[in-house]
Amino acid sequence: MKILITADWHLGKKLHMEDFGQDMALFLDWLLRYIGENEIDYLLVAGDIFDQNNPSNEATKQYYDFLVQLPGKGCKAIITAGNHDSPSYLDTPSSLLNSLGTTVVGRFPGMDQVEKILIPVANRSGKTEAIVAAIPFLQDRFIRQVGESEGIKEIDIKIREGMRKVFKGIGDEMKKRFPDQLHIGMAHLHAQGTKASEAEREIQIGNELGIPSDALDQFNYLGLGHIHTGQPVLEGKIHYASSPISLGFSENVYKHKIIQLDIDGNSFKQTFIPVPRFRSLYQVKGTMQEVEEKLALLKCKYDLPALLDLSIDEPTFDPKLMPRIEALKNEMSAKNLKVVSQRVIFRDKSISRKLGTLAHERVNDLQPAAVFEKIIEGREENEEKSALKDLFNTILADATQQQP
Ligand SMILES: [Mn+2]
Repeated sequence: MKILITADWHLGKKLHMEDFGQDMALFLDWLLRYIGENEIDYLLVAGDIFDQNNPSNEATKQYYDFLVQLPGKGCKAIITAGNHDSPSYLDTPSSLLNSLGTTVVGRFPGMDQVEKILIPVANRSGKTEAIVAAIPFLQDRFIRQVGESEGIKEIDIKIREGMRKVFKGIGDEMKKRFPDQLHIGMAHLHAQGTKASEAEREIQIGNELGIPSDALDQFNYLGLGHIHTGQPVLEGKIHYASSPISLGFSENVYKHKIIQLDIDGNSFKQTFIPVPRFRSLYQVKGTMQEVEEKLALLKCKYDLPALLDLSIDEPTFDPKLMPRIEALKNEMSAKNLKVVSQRVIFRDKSISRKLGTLAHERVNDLQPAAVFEKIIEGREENEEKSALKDLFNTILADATQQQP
């Protein structure tokens, strides 16, 4: 029996107003072809199906149009909600989707009904070959009881212990009910020690904690969603599936893939299937001249236009720069390279401040202390100002120390 594991589709995702709908259409076409040609029996999608909990009609249509084609390929699907998904939005059509052979677990039913998420998966001749624990993103209330006046450290400990308990409970129930079967888990969470891309830090990791791998080690194999770059948590046993396409500029160099498990009796083989690339995302930085030189060498390598993020850094103000950038953008679009984001920094602050919007900086490019400095920069230099600065630095030191 063959199972594919993928995650983090983020249907409906936009990058600077640029829609990834075409990218996902190309991916889903490729996936369907792969499923058909390789006789895949089950497709597991481990959360963040949609980018938003109230997805657009287009994104929803793309989802159903894909699912309706699976039975024709002899494939069934198991879908769980991620932190971006609305559990009830996914669950609402579940009886309709069931008739197509698709099982959806949007909402976690709670530990007293954990058997509901244990799904026997059968091969084409009807023999059950494995049990899938379909674990959606777990809301706080399933993990811990919220106490009053808890510090960050206490909450951290409670979340880790809560997750350990939930995973152990699910694992134990599986072993009790299906002692002789292969156990496969799918979940959407942040495991300890994983590296997140810049786009992920911005859109989805938040302040969540990493869950230690030994707490998750309850199955023969666990496929994870949430971190977009596929990486092992426990080699050969717990692995992130990765998003199928680059969703942010920092993910451009990453080779996206899906996980295939070939199951034979009680053993299985894990293979990574590379997903073809449909678009490039480029970040180009430097002085205007450097940026122009770099752009001259860039080519659009795929059918979809490459998306560009320009960051121009000039020592002094140059009034001719803006028309030059506009001309450059037109030139680029003729080469199928589309500038979707640009910022210009003039190092000579006295001029750039007067220019206001022309010379803007992004908060992301600044250190916290520099941002605070800006907030209080109009104030008179006095005792109060230096006390404020000291206080801020104390809080900052405290906050950075507390990070996992
Ligand atoms: Mn996520």
